[in-house]
Amino acid sequence: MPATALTPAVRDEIARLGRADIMVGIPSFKNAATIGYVVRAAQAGLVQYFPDLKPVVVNSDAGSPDGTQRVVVETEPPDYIEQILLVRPTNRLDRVSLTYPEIDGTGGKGAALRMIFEMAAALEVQALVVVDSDLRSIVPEWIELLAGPILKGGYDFVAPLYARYKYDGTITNTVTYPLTRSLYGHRIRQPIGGDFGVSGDLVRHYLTRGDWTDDVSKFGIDIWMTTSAMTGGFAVCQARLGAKVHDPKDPGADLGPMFRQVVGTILRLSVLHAEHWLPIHGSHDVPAYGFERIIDPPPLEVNTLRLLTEFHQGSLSLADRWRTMFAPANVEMLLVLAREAGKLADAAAARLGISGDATSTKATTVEMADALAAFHFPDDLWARLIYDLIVTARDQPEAVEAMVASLVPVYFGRVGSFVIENRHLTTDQAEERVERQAREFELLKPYLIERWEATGAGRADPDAATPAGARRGPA
Ligand SMILES: Nc1nc2c(ncn2[C@@H]2O[C@H](COP(=O)(O)OP(=O)(O)OP(=O)(O)O)[C@@H](O)[C@H]2O)c(=O)[nH]1
Ligand SMILES: [Mg+2]
Repeated sequence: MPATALTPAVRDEIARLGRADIMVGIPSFKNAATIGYVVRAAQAGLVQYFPDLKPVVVNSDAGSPDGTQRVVVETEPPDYIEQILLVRPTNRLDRVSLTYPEIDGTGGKGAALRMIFEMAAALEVQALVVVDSDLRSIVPEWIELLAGPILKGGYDFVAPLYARYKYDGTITNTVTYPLTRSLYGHRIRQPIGGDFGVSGDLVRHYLTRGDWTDDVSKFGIDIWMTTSAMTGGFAVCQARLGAKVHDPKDPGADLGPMFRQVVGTILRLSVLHAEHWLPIHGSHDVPAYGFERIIDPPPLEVNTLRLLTEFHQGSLSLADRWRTMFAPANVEMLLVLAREAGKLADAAAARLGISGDATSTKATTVEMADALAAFHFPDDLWARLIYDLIVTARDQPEAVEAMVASLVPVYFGRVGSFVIENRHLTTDQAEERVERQAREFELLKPYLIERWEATGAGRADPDAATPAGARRGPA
């Protein structure tokens, strides 16, 4: 990791706290409306499930202008939790809210978590739990579910397992889950879920890694945490948390920057860890802890008309760039699909009486998807495109950022197809489609290996102490 620049305020807090056994870390940026509840749930979980440990809750905020930090400082203190839960913990719970320093001039969720890692290491905690600050479905038990496997089960990394609505988590469903599974062999269903348990050993490993990039300081952090745990040989498991209810996002409207940061990171890490994944065939289940829960997550609307329109429009300006990223046969198929998406979107807009801007439509998800029912983006094409990008990321490391930006409209096409095909399916049935796609990634892994070995020498994982290893040119 780059040299640390902990602020004096952070150093003071570390000195004041001295040490702790268990920490809950909460990154935030403008979450005043929801973070109070998350903090209370975290406190309650620590007090109720780990009354003999020395606990601390750390909020790492971006300097939010909406009073997020004030909410953290002013929300009901641990005494309130002790009263309502009738517990008398051995140790006082400490609660701090700090503004995190940027890393090489970049701030974001990852920079927030870096400060949390530094504090966890300095305080020598045995278990760190990180949870998002926009969660509405967190309950105290999540702390036990995420920290228990570490403190009681000998695990180092606990990934969340939640029931999510069929259209939520599209970056996870289309890229991070199938790719993590096919590359590294672990079926971790939510590799970027954001709510994790991490052992003290793994926190220290994170702090020695030399592959931190600007994207890791932002939303690349989650896939970096998961991938570093797997490739570092740490014991990973999952915890059943129930439903993830948080501030949701329409994949067409809000997810562009996050997509670029997550996918840019997973591609760079794939190049870096080639020696690790080249010999892996197939995949295996990852143990899951916690009692099963049957919950219907809240539905989410998706504007498929807009997704297909953006896919088509993207193809008009990006075809030449796509030719530098993907194998020729795949680009040709992609261009045919994009033309079809454009035609179908025009016809659907006419049928639904929408003129001009598809964002202003009042049509429902199902009405739009019914009107676009003929569109289908095949699983195997998507898998090949992602595999092509891993090879291109190795051969043109400086182009990764531009590449993932140019992938966004393709991703919109792929997500549009997923929503259209699943419009009448239950969430469970849609889950089977996600599994089918993941199996396709595994089946096609030989395609990746063949291209990888045909076009150049792989690069080994650099020495963990090498600064900014991920940004070096090819060996
Ligand atoms: N400190 C800090 N935290 C951030 C920043 N951006 C996001 N976060 C936090 O990171 C967590 C996850 O961010 P969300 O925007 O909810 O993203 P997500 O839930 O992973 O993704 P979606 O599934 O797309 O909603 C939340 O707790 C945010 O407050 C940032 O710039 N700085
Ligand atoms: Mg969220």
